[in-house]
Amino acid sequence: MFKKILIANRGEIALRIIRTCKELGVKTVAVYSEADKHSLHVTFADEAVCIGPALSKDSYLKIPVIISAAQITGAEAIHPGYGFLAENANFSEICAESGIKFIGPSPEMINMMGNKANAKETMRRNGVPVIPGSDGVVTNVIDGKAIAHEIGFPVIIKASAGGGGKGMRIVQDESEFENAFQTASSEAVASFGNGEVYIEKYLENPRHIEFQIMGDQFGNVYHYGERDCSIQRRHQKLIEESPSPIMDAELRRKMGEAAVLGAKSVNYEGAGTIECLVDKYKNFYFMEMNTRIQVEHPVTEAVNQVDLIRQQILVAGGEKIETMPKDPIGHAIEFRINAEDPEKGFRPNPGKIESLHFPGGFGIRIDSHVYQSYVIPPHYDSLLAKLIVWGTDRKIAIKRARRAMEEFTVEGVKTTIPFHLEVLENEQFLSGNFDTSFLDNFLKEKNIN
Ligand code: MV4
Repeated sequence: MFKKILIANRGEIALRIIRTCKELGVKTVAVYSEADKHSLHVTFADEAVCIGPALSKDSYLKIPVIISAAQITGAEAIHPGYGFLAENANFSEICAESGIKFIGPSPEMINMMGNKANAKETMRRNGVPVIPGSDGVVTNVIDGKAIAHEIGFPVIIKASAGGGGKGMRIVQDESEFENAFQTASSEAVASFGNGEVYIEKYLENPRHIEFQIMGDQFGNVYHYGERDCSIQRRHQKLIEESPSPIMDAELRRKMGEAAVLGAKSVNYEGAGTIECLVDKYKNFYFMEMNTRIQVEHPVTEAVNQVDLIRQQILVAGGEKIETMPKDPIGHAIEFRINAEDPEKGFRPNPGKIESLHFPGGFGIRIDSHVYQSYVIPPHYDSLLAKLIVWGTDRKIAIKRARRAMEEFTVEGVKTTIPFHLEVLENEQFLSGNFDTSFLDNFLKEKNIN
């Protein structure tokens, strides 16, 4: 096993990784920007190296500086967390060239999955159900229109280098097609430097359900069940849960088998997520694969009693997956506590935390890097804490969530806590019968958007 790991990240995920390293007896190196001098990941790591000024591009994204920090401290591996360099093929490659184990996928895997049209084609060829649409990228409007007519309107045009909503256009009929095709493509050029797009049938109000998978060097791939991430605002997830309220044993077996098939067909190693859309008839379709640990991984950990970061590190060190998946136990829900003002369109609200109290007790987990008197820097995402509740069933988890959310105190900055308290009283949320349109409708009714 590795003796020392560098964590190329900040915030709650850096702390999350440090905690598992300590339990594994692995020494840790934190890296931090000048704005994060007083962050807890710096305090709790065995060593810490300042890698530059506040702006991400001058610190957490500076590949040569991070590689030097690993070399100077003698770290044998780098864990990238999520965001920043986690899905940067160049970084993965430079780690390999420098003799440092990147705890994440190979550059080839990142490139394949990062190209959404390719990833989808690969999955389709290997027998994973995909949304009807173009076979790979579409290079001109005429071909695009023909495909749209074949699959039937409405269709959606997506940027191949995209994901997370950018460069996406819904097209209701032929008259809108040409304009949508051009704008999606130019938006993709502007955002990703790559204008390639692909086309698929537009599914009305699907659920977003993703499967957690893990592969090792011996060709084993397992899945740890699903997460329902349908509650999003502008492609930012706010609440995630496992199991999905619509899941049954039969659908889990089918979707799980498809997820494992997809991952095995590309010889996937490490932690990954297969994102699917599920329609109201419970038809499911592969959409994208994420080649990283995700923010919402704790709900999977709660119902599987597995430390996913530990599995990730063991597998990267050449060991077999240690914790076998099983049927989920109980129900877990994660609430993202962001320093944002829900009354003002979730505008970021950085500043000093004047007063702080975390909830506790049975079935509660908090992953957070903040503390009382901490000053939230304005340069990064606004995630302050993740509240993960577990209960023997969904109803009990929800009651526990209300109790914990009421205990949760943050003064000095606006947070998403009041918003979560309202969702926890919403009938549709309580029924479990919601889809990706839930939050837009919820906010429209409240007249905030
Ligand atoms: C779709 C879709 C409906 N049909 N694709 C949004 C983010 C991007 N990764 C894919 N997205 C969608 N793709 C087809 N063919 C609806 C969405 C979508 C969505 C997906 C998951 C979670 C929230 C969403 C909100 C709006 C649209």
